[in-house]
Amino acid sequence: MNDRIVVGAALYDDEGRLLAARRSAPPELAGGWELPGGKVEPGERCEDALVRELREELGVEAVPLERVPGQWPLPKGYALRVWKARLVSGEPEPLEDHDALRWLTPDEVWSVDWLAADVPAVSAALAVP
Ligand code: 9L3
Ligand code: MG
Repeated sequence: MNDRIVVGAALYDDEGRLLAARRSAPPELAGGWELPGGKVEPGERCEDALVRELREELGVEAVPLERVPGQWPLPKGYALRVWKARLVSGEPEPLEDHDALRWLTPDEVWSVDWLAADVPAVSAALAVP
């Protein structure tokens, strides 16, 4: 079912800025920016995986909102699916797999070096009102 799915969050703050996270691992992805998230575990719902990943990686509580239409291929047969998400509590911190976070204004969204799969995913997220 949700086999080989990676979920990512298009997490916005109250000012409409989008959160970008810079990966610190693995070495081949380090320095690339992504929508935070990770692999869905066996039997887990995608939205539950997203909540869990944001808790683990950023130390925040968030709620998934609408799914961003589409999915984007990743290495090893994985696919990236994205949900818009709202922060409920906490201030994001790079606790796991990231070494920097940035809240990007609409003008700044393309100023970071997104991972390949995240480029179309971010475009699609921006197209969701
Ligand atoms: N990945 C790409 N873009 C993203 C995310 C959350 C993940 N927005 C890729 C990086 C890894 C794989 O998916 O190759 C698994 O991600 P993780 O579980 O290491 O975060
Ligand atoms: Mg992750």
